[in-house]
Amino acid sequence: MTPAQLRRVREALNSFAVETPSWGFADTGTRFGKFFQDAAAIDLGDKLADAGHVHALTGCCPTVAVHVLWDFKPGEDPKAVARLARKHGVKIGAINPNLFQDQCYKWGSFGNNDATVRAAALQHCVDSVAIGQAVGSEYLSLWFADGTNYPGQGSIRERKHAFEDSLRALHRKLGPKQTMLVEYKPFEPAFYATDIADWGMALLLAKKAGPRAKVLVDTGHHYSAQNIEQIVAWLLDEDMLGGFHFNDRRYADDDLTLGSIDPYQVFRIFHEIHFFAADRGRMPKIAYMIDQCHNEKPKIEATIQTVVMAQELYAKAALVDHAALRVAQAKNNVVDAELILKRAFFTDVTAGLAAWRKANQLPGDPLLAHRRSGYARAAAADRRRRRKELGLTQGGSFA
Ligand SMILES: [Mn+2]
Repeated sequence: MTPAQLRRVREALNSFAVETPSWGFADTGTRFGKFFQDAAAIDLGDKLADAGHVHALTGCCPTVAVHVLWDFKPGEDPKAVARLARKHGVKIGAINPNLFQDQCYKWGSFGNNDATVRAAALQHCVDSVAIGQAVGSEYLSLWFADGTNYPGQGSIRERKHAFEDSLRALHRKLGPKQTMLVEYKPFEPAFYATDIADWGMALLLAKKAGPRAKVLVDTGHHYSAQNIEQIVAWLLDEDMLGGFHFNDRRYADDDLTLGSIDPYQVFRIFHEIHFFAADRGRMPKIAYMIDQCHNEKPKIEATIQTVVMAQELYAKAALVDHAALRVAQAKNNVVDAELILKRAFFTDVTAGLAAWRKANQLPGDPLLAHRRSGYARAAAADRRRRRKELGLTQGGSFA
């Protein structure tokens, strides 16, 4: 790497943080089965300890996303949770309400045709806003499982109106420093018409909700052929890109490790962000978050692998020669334009990552450092013993 490239990588990594999900450290599974891990987190204290360990090794994950239903006990003081996070060297990040698990949501939450259920869903979100304010979280992250399974089952337009009303009402409750992220997903659990099925629907709903509502792009929530970087470029241009949920997919919402199937796609997404920043003269504010649950991989290892991959691809995308790219584009020099991207993608940024880690007093290889730390073995022994004491059968959510 040239000194100029090393500098660009350093600058890029200095401005890049990824939020880990609390649910990524606990036992989760598919609807077919779960395979438990002794080292899986039992409670929020374990999850925050694991997240703190990942941040200590990577220097890149200062915040942890939480799920209100899974992580907060009723009546618990959210400030105590914020203190617990601080103890482990992290802060509470995005607050995720849970609008899909309770029996009342059989026919939907914000899209339900029963006004009392819609009101309950809204109240849960308003409570989540209050939790966010208490813990100093900037983001309320909304994903809805709402939709219908059969043609004719519900009025698509009425459900849309119900979403517009509830999102607008929720936006009014946001504090001045809070942003509401609206996530979309084409299908599952609804298999006919998901109420917020794509980025266009999320964009319209966010715009109608108010100025502090933005779109959240979950990379796994797209059909196979969709051009995600184009969606990202459009949302950036509209100042409507709020954040990401990172994961990779081969077929549907597979929860695979970021970049495990198509690292070049992640690179192209990051390229659109760097290119936008170069044109605008400022880096847009984006909440980068991981949304992955690993059923087979050790959870902390998978999280570190994801973070390191995200840093590597973000650094590679920072190496695209924007001036040369603009010239190639102006001349319609298609081959050169494409090669400019390819050259950056195939640049070995190992030296840049190593230099950044050294400058930040971080281990050169976070995964190796984790394996050598003995953390997983100690966590497994401790959590196995506590499960026995508590009489817990291993469980967790189905995220
Ligand atoms: Mn997601």
